[in-house]
Amino acid sequence: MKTAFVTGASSGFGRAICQRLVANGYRVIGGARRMEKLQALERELGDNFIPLALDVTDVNSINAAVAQITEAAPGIDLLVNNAGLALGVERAQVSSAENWQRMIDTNITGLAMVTHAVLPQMVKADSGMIINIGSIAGTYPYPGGNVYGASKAFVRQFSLNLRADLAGTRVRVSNIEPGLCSGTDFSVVRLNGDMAAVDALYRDVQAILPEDIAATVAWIAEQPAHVNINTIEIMPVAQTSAALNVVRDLPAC
Ligand code: NDP
Ligand code: 8X3
Repeated sequence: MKTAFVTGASSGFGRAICQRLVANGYRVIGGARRMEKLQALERELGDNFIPLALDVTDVNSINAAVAQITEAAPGIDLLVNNAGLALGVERAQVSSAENWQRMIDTNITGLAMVTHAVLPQMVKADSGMIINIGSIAGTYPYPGGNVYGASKAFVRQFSLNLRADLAGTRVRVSNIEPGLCSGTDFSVVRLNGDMAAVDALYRDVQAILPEDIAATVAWIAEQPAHVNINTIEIMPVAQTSAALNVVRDLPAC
């Protein structure tokens, strides 16, 4: 039986990815801070889902989690680096330094340190797969995207650089870059619980769903061992990239 380690398993994509992987025959270890949500998922999924307290911004928590997994399973076949968050939609010049720090700690440092803790055992086994959850925000800039988008650009480049370092091994790395997705806590967190703003964001739009991302993870994971999916960008049909912005009333220099 293959073992998967999914970070950010307590809601949204992570939860759907755990459900899909368990259905596909994996033993899944799901990490997050909200243990009660993970325990509810354990009740739903049974023995093949193992909840694990994990704060990816705390290196001791990461090391303890990986040690616990290594004790419970022979090795991690699949790491899904999904834990992440956006905080705020304000323009850079008026945004909160604390929010910037938390996004950097979670989306960049957290993802890198989880990878750092898991990678040696995959290289030793000369097998394994890492699927990172980036975002279209890492490619397409938009007002208010500032540090969030930049953190997801890190995820893209880090994924490609890992591939470069892993040349000569059979360890695979992929980056999934989703666009607008409903049915997760992402926008509730980003908009600080302003449910009217959350509802407005998804109004009259058929967004992609966590199940679509889970299906993408499952598809990547079932590719033959000689195939590496580098990057997948996935958007709702209703979302496209906008034209470059031109400000027409700016006084001449
Ligand atoms: P959710 O808010 O539903 O899920 C985020 C998950 O990350 C939660 O399980 C949360 O668990 C976990 N998490 C946050 N901080 C930490 C931490 N410090 N340590 C451990 N776990 C943490 O949002 P989504 O499912 O939508 O987001 C999942 C990923 O997908 C993120 O990386 C996000 O950037 C990305 N994404 C989302 C898109 C969308 O439109 N929804 C589009 C593109 C990318 P807990 O709070 O219990 O710790
Ligand atoms: C989140 C996707 O479109 O909200 O990563 O920026 S979007």
